[in-house]
Amino acid sequence: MNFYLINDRFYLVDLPGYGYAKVPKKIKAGWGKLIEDYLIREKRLIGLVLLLDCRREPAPEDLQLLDWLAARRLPVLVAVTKADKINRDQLNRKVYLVENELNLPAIPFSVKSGLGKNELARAVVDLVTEKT
Ligand SMILES: Nc1nc2c(ncn2[C@@H]2O[C@H](COP(=O)(O)OP(=O)(O)OP(=O)(O)O)[C@@H](O)[C@H]2O)c(=O)[nH]1
Ligand SMILES: [Mg+2]
Repeated sequence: MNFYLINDRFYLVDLPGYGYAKVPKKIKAGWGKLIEDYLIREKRLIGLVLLLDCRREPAPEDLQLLDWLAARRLPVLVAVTKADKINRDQLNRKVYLVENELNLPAIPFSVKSGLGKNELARAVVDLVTEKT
């Protein structure tokens, strides 16, 4: 886990991926436990940004996490990442499908092209402003 202090105001915490990472099952289970413990114990949690690769379907783990967050009334932002890897039509379709499946708005995002960067940053800051 990496903690980034933003503007002396809030921490952006980078958690390891739990779905697809190319690591042995045992290590993956360990990460799952790490994430779970952190999410349960961190009382100052403001919300979560769920990153979904645009070429993948939401996994059962994603849906499980979203249920868990909803039960705890924790807000979640969804970003459909690596958007530069597929064409605009495919991306629009993917965002539509993800939004329907998760019943949440999703932000198309790419580090490479910068797509969605401002929108996601804005959404994070809005969340922090709302909750602090
Ligand atoms: N083309 C493209 N590549 C990306 C983008 N974002 C990340 N990558 C690449 O994808 C690889 C994995 O990126 P990471 O940011 O480490 O992914 P991660 O989701 O943090 O991975 P875990 O922490 O292992 O779950 C790297 O090689 C990145 O350069 C993107 O928007 N476009
Ligand atoms: Mg990572």
